[in-house]
Amino acid sequence: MRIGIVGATGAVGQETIQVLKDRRFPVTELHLFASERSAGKTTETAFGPVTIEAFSVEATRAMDIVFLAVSGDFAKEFAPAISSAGGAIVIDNSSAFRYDDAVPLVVPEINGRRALGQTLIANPNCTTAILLMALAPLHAEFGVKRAIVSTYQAASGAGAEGMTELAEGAREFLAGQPVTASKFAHPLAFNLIPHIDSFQDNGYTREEMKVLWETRKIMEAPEVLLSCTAVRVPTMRAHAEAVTIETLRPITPAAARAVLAKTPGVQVTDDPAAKLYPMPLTASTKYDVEVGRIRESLVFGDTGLDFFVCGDQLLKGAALNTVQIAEILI
Ligand code: 2RA
Repeated sequence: MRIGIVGATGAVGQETIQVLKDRRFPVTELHLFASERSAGKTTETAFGPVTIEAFSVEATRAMDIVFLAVSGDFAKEFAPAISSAGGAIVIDNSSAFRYDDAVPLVVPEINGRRALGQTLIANPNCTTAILLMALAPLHAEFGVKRAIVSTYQAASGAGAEGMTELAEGAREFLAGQPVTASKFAHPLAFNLIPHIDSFQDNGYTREEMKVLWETRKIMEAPEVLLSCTAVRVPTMRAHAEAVTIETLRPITPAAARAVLAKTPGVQVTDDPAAKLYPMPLTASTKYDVEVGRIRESLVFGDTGLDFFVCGDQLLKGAALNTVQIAEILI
């Protein structure tokens, strides 16, 4: 397959190259597209040295599959032209088409069949993809009526620059210097910031609303009620989420563990006595999403559950999920 990656120099673009290699995706040609500024530079990749090309619709249309790891505005402008008749299949990591009824929003383990026969497919927000790895199988078995989610989101959600800002901020803080902030609304090192993406009229941020909108679309469950508080935390590349659910049918921790244990892409990490639970450090660079701290809800009793999820934001939250979508298509 001729593969194009647009936004190849960013954190998600770089991770996509590595995932294609690690999963032995049948790449015959790898074309990396970026801005004019990066074009002409040669970069070392898992497939050997590749010279970066300036983006053009014509060049990307000549690919079999194009991964877009760029902004929503860019995707909105160019994805339809790249994927129209005779062009390439586009897998878009931005939010540009996620809420478009004509474009499937896909987590392969949950609704992979939706990608079949499509030429433009949207990849969910990282927070949603990681959450749904646990929520969707529980919904299928027990029926999720309501969910309350609190997130602990890593710096990688703001790209490579976000990760650099956290590392530099930590050094500045420990050196007793003022911590600078540009990618984040405030210094992130040794801090928590309950503000990801823009605030909406209802007081929630767009990041928080995305989790509701995308959960309903992917699970095909418009009736599910969900509220989210999204918080940026000073971890590097794995998002964590504390989740409380109320279910339609009775649920026990043992029954939930049994369902999750047979869910592809999930690793039940749940032995508190052995200090085993999901954590960003253990979930980082791992394909599977860790789920643990599974316990009966003190609020909802036998129709409720509390649990903790942790997944690599750059992998299941982005690059891995997009490559898995491509795998369905071939
Ligand atoms: C974040 N969810 O963590 C966003 C990235 N897609 O900032």
